[in-house]
Amino acid sequence: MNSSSPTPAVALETTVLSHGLPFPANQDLATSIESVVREHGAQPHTVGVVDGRVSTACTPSEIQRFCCESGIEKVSIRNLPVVVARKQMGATTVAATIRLARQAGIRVMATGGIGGVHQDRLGKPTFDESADLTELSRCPVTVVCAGPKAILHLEATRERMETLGITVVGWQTDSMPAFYCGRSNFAVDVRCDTIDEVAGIVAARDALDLPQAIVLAVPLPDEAALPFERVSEVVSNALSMDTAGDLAPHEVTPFLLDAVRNELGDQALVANVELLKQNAAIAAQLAVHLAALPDHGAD
Ligand code: PSU
Ligand code: MN
Repeated sequence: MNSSSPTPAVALETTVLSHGLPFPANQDLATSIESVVREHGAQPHTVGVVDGRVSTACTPSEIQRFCCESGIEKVSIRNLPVVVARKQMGATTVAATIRLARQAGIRVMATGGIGGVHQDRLGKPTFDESADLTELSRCPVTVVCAGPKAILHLEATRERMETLGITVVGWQTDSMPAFYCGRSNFAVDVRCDTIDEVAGIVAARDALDLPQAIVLAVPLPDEAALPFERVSEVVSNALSMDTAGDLAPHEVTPFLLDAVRNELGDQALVANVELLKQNAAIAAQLAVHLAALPDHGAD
């Protein structure tokens, strides 16, 4: 590494803490995910809006607030200026986290599963497509995740990623992982077996000055993954319940994650936490590798 190399940094989100995992699992995760990043030689940067101030390096007490306070707003791009102007707390989604991280010069993010196109609700199309996808199409970072969430319409999500020019790299896999389901029926764009190969694609994207993110999709090992059919069954039952009709769009993802956890219990929680830690480890390795490349990583 030359002396002007930037410090390897990995951005982490806060929506998974405030809305994705229950207390106290969120607190344990927040601590362990930062340790995982450090153990692999990178600096964790937990991103969130704290009383209207954007933080791209939340302190332990700020992280604690995201885990414990109720009523913290889930912040994507559309409501980011609102929570800042109103000096509110805002837990950032993938969309808001990558935008803020990129503005701070951070090029790698780790999360669990990205948002995508939702399934029909009460038998009707909802046109609910996560702003994660549009932001991934205009923010040149690398998001290390376990693919799109298994609760989504995976076929439509895969198509939209292709249309938006988001490169899906499979980490040692040809099949696109689907969050706590280790594999799906959909293919990745390219399989990489080493960090060096991934870094080569990231560097080429930057040399070409392409605006899109690269998604590095890491599968859970088969023994930790949940059966896809079982998750699909829970999701379709939840989406046909009357209460599903009353959800605001931003409530759908937490509602479905809760439904899967309620039905599958510990197995779902353990799988979710495992994949988050696994992704953080790979993101840190990638950040270290990228920081050591000449002319890469610095803005
Ligand atoms: N990964 C997880 N749990 C989560 C999320 C990611 O393991 O809850 C969050 C991310 O913040 C992602 C959001 O951006 O879910 C997607 O929400 P929506 O579909 O409403 O855009
Ligand atoms: Mn949505």
